[in-house]
Amino acid sequence: MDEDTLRAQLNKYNQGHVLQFWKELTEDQRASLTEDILEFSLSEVTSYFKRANESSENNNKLLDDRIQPIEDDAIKSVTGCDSALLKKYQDTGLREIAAGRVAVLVLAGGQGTRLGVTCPKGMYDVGLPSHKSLFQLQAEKIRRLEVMAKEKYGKCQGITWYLMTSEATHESTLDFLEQNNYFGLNKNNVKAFKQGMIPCFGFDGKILLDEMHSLSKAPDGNGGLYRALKVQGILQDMTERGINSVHAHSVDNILIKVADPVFIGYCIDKGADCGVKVVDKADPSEAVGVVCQVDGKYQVVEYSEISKKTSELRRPNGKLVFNAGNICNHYFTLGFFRNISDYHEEELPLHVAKKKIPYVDNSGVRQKPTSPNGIKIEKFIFDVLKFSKNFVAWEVPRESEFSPLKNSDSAGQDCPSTARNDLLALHKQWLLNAGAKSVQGDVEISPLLSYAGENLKDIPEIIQGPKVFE
Ligand code: UD2
Repeated sequence: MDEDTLRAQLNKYNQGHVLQFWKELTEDQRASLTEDILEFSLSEVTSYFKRANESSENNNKLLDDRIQPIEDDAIKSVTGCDSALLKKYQDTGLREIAAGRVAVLVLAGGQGTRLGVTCPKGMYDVGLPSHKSLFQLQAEKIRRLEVMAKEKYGKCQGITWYLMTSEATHESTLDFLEQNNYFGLNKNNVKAFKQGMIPCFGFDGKILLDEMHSLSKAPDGNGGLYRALKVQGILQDMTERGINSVHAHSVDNILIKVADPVFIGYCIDKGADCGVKVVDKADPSEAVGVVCQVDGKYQVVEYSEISKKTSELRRPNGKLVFNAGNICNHYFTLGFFRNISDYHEEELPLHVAKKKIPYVDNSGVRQKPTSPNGIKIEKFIFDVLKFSKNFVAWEVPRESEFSPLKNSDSAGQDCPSTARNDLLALHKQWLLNAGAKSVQGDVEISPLLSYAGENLKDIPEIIQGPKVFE
């Protein structure tokens, strides 16, 4: 596209300023800026700015009068099920895995800003005795499940592992997988795809320049998944592989039960098209969203959107009324994905985060602001719950399923130390359940040996760490 046409396009959407340094750019830089601009539909992204501001105003309206907890028949808890029922669900999940109808989708496009690392979070080593990264732990859980499915059903077609990356994480994630030989998984069953980006805006609605020849942009949020699934050909790939159930989860929960056959079996048994795992939100001030209904539709409501009074409401048994804490752990059928990507993706709400965004000022100097100067716009994975025809929730014990890695150790919570300690505490409990009398020091169990505490035979009575059971 020539300069005049580009300029006319930009002026139409009040974005002509992005060409203000055009005369100073080299030919290559001009080409690269043009490519940057053409990557987006200007009409769409500028309408995002308008919509995002509208939805953030609406979000400020308190939801207290409109929210209800999850209906009793749509939620079950692990602790409320007897072992025969859990086994039935697990067998169903393993049957689906054996038939090749299960995929895992790890959301690995986040920038890990709070953790303060430059590498993708999945590559992070929290300091376990084995020094395995989060990606390795996840891949090995997949391998163990494939063995379990084969033992039960005689053969296993395998689980497909999709990794949603972003411009920030794609190349390094691919290199890491390649260097580590896909952690022993079949390479054909591992597929990384990139989510989209959205330009960052100043508060006045103007797209910020990151450099004189490039726009400032950020990943479009984990709800960018629905567009990426379609445009990157992943829905097609899933269809060709015969996948029916997808377990989508955040990359950073060290206790994640990847492709949990019990959760998958439960969702299938209930005929659900969309399911969510939750943990009991014990403390009303805990900063997690709650899964609930708003005007009769399922939704995740962030803690900032309900009043203190409502968040503190309790049931007669002492539990919080709004206790279903969201942990970014979802079940979807392929049919549900198709429906969202084909018909609802453009309706997803846009969430605004006010951020300190480095930018080039009018005199061409790159500034690093010390207070928020603009917004990033994101879509959220959970904003599709309301489109479900049959939604279910599954409550799981926090100590065995949820310990996210969000912050650096200085925060003291949701950090490398807590992730490491929570995993080791869980493994110690598995060993005690399997017959050990004393477990001292750091003792870790390889996911290749045990997925959830099973298969721990001939365990010594006295175990002294550091040690890894392989
Ligand atoms: C997420 C949930 C929150 C709660 C919490 C529990 C969302 C929107 N929020 O909040 O309700 O469950 O987790 O730990 O799910 N990601 C991408 N691309 C992006 C942005 C994020 O792939 O553009 C991934 C990210 O790599 C991570 C996951 O999505 O694996 C969650 O993202 P986050 O850590 O930014 O979300 P958080 O902790 O604010």
